[in-house]
Amino acid sequence: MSCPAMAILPILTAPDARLKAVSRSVATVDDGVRALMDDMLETMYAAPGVGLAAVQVNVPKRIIVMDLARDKAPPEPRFFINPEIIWQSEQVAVFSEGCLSLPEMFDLVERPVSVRLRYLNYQGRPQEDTAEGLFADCIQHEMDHLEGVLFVDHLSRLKRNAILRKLQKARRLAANA
Ligand code: GNR
Ligand code: NI
Repeated sequence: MSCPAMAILPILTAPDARLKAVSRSVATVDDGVRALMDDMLETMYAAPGVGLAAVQVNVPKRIIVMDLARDKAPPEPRFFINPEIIWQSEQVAVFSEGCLSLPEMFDLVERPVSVRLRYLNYQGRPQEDTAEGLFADCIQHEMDHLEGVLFVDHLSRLKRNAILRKLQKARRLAANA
């Protein structure tokens, strides 16, 4: 994680078709995978964001990095490889979501408040965790990316199109600035 060769990678933004890819499982957690996760973490911190899926940096593999620590608290990087939801609560909650692939766009998404996960960690060892609150929201948001799904895909077509149009307009204004 303190490797000098770490790099900030470009983040794909909607409506890039590459964000719709279904990511492939990782066969072996090797140094190449760890180097990618290090770059993803640096990219996420620089953005800044609280989570990032590999497909967002154009690597369609089932890899997620996350850090939910508060601004001035010590960092708490987390790594999830080949994550699976093995249980989800019946109870749902509404979360306000954003996405680095839909910069500065936010809306409400309803999801289970709690999920149980199985995944491989940074070392490639199997782990289980129960996620609640922001952790549950974030891991479900990231796992959607592995299926090519963005948070706007949970909204009505009207709301989704409004957000995508707003994004196009913001991009056009930025390009002409
Ligand atoms: O940085 C991010 N914030 C966020 C806020 C609420 C719900 C989900 C997220 S994830 C997002 C970064 C991102 O786009 N990850 O895929
Ligand atoms: Ni996202």
